[in-house]
Amino acid sequence: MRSKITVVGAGFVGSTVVQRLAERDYADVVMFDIIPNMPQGKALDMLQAGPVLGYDSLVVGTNDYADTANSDIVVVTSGLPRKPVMTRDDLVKKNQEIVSQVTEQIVKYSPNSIIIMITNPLDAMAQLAYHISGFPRNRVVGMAGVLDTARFRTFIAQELGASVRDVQAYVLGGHGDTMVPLARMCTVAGVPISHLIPAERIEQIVQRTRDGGAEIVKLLGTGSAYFAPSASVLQMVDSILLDKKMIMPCAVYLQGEYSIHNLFVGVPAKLGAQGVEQIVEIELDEHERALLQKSADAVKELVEVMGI
Ligand code: TXD
Repeated sequence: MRSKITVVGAGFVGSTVVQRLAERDYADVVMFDIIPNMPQGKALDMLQAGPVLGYDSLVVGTNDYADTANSDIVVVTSGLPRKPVMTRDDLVKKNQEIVSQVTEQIVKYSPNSIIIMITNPLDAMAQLAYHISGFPRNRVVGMAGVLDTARFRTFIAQELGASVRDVQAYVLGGHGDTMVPLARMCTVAGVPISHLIPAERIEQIVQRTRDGGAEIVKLLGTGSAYFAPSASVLQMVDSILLDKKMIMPCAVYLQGEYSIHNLFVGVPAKLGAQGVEQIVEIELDEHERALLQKSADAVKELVEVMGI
């Protein structure tokens, strides 16, 4: 039987994720949104790309959670973007409402699924889905680190005229200003970047990575990034659905790893058929450890705003 994936939220990120998944041709995909008819329209459009691109994935758009039943993976992208009049806490509360409702429906219709959270503020929303679902921690994971790392890798490759494929890197921590790009462990074809790029230039690239989302928001005028975010989701789904056991930075529930307790924070994790199969603890130096702790504190503040 073909696998089934539901994507909740048919906005920019959600619909692009569905398109990428359909093109992989390894699962049927359901796209849910509360806006009447819109997901149905987008799904039909994607279905009709199948004959041209050669995929048989069934793509269904819906406003009814019954259609999402028995999904293996549910990707959650539903949420409001921050409006200029909203404070950060207003946004947390509003998206808390949305993600809580969505999670309840996931539990009802797909009790054995793996949830991949995308909605911002990412780490807090992953924590909320974990809390509401009651799923074990291997079945709730947030996407941010793959994207932040992809941004870092892009900038390093551009700097050196290198192939992005040769650039290995990790960005840890929460998805926000406090993220921790691990420049010390970034290599190009195995060579540490400290041998290739002057320290002050690396620091500029690290800062551009931290501001990576904001740079795109500013250029777009309205909305935020979705091409690289959806590609990042795809890498996570690939590793889970195909049981590839790739290690990539993800927001996972830490219970003492990295000396962080009961909190979602981005760290390297192995993704396979069981979801988060291993949390990989890499040795951090004192400075990196302090930055990760600061990032965890920022996530904790948001979790406290939600009162969970
Ligand atoms: O790295 C990351 N994790 C991120 C996160 C990278 C990029 C975008 N990131 C966040 O994803 C972003 O800050 C938002 O919180 C989400 C979705 O971003 P997108 O750009 O796709 O937003 P849209 O286009 O506004 O889409 C949101 C959709 C829209 O169609 C709404 O109608 C729908 O969500 N929505 C709902 N769907 C289902 N159920 C409910 N309750 C609901 N409320 C709104």
